[in-house]
Amino acid sequence: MLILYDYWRSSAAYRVRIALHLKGLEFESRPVDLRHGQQRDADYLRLNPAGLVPLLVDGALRVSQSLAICAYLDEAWPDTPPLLPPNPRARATIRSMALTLACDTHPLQNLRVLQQLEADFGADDMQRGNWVRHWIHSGLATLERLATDNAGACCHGDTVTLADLCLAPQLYTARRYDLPLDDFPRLVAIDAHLMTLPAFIAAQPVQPGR
Ligand SMILES: N[C@@H](CCC(=O)N[C@@H](CS)C(=O)NCC(=O)O)C(=O)O
Repeated sequence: MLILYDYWRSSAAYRVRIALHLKGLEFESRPVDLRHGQQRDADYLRLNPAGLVPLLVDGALRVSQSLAICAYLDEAWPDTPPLLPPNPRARATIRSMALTLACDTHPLQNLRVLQQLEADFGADDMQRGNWVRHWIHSGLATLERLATDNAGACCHGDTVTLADLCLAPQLYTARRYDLPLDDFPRLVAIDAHLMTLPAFIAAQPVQPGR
């Protein structure tokens, strides 16, 4: 059985939960409570020296990095719905979209970055919020333009791809931080469509105990 080290509000873990549900792969979710610093516990660091979620464990294999996990799932279960189409040009476009969020946007909103802004510069709640909103707006603005050239019901055409796995969690975080989404009509429409799909519904963040 696949094991996912997970946190309900982690957008990187959310990407992987969507992928696992899309592919119909059974997994056990093991919570790592980021708010309580469990990602830095010695036991967890032995599994994932980065001290981040998600981490996928498949027998003796441990894979960190959500996009590396998605690639592993595609490669190890080739008979399940693929996250990238075969066409190299389409794959390149979809990867550009996914990485716009996963590399250029998400890391700047991460808990440890916000904690460091507070520790080094005394940034308060409002300043940290403004920081997060600034970087999410910047990333979504790029993706909105990329989607204008490529989207159908999904970020690239009408089939769910890796780009959609990054978009839905990023919009979840944007809403968490009250970022107005009026500048991103196409992304909001895509997200509304994604949220009708069973894999996206099953993967949604649910606070433990609710
Ligand atoms: N690039 C990594 C990012 C992983 C990551 O930053 N995870 C966040 C949650 S979304 C985390 O574990 N943060 C803990 C912390 O900042 O201490 C991936 O895509 O998996």
